[in-house]
Amino acid sequence: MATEQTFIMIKPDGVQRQLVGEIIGRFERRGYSLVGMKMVHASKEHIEKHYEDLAGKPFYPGLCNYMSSGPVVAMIWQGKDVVKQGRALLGATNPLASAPGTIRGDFAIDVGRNICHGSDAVDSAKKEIALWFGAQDGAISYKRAIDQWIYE
Ligand code: DAT
Ligand code: MG
Repeated sequence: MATEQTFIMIKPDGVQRQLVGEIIGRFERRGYSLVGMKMVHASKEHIEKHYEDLAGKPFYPGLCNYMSSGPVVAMIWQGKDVVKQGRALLGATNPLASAPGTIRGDFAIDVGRNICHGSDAVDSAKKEIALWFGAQDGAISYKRAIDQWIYE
């Protein structure tokens, strides 16, 4: 079975809008495994590191202020093709372009309040999991009885 992992984060607006259960439920119902989770009120420095590739963009300072303004829920999800499928569950970056049925397409309007984050590639997922959970023991390894009904 595939053991690909992705970093999914419920942003401060998602927490404030009480969408934590809704978002976790969507990943669970799809069949993915939750293998790491914590609530963090991240420092601005930590967020700047997370979004370092975007430093220099005009929206970067506002993005870092918003992302460090309140607690987030940081998660590691595991399963077949979960990086790409996680992005599909989230929807397009700008909610106005996100299809209904996606998290952003169902719950968000502005790009600067788009509810959730998902890694965009296997490599960035590894980097982000190490940043948020530490390089050593980020994910919990366990067997699910249901796996035989999700994977053939
Ligand atoms: P994504 O979160 O879909 O991976 P990204 O990595 O390009 O998108 O950008 C990170 C976040 O930055 C995004 O979720 C919301 C914010 N952002 C991106 N483009 C923006 C813009 N044009 N104006 C304001 N915020 C923006
Ligand atoms: Mg991104």
